[in-house]
Amino acid sequence: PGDKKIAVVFVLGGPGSGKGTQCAKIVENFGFTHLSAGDLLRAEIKSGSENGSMISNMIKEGKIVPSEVTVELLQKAMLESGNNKFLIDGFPRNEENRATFENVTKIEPEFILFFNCPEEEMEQRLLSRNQGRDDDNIETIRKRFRVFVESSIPVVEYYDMKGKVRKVDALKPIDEVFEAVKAVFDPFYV
Ligand code: UP5
Ligand code: MG
Repeated sequence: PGDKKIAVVFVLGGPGSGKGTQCAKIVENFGFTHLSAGDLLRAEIKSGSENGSMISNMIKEGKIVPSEVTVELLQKAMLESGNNKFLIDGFPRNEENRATFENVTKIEPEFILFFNCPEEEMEQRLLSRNQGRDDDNIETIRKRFRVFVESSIPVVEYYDMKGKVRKVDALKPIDEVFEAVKAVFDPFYV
């Protein structure tokens, strides 16, 4: 941190919309550090922390982990990175997440990159991902979709009212989605 201004972009979109895939490409091209809240939570489970079993149970149910846990992991990762530009992927997922991040860090996001994708497509992608994720089964996927609609979409709407949402069609092939993403990140071209 120091005196350099911190830039945060929230990357949101439904389960399987392609957030992680596109973030990897943004990192290569625009010098951001990618922080997936889900990846940080899964790493916390693996590390055997005292919160591990609680986090694991919530992910299996598609539920949103309490904000203080996630915000602390994000803050720690931001400090450790040494960078000042962050893609925060899959967070904030509800109003409580958003308010806690804002109150604790005092950071206002530059914009929200939102991947718009139909549920049928996201379901197909998740069912064929085969990375052994505990939440990639049809029962949990349906729960994740429900939480996304009920809790996460309102956060996107909140930022949309502030004119901060950059919406991208995520149904296209990966490289075509990235062409649209690139246009959004032009202001950060280094
Ligand atoms: N794929 C990607 N793009 C494609 C394209 N354009 N065309 C065809 N295929 C495409 O992609 C998913 C799959 O689709 C991959 O196989 C990919 O190759 C293919 P990916 O980039 O992984 O999509 P992504 O949106 O990242 O999907 P992910 O499953 O990671 O999204 P979720 O939001 O569900 O998962 P996340 O890890 O963020 O969260 C998991 C759980 O953690 C949550 O349900 C919740 O329980 C918990 N959580 C919290 O509690 N709080 C948080 O803040 C964050 C998570
Ligand atoms: Mg992901």
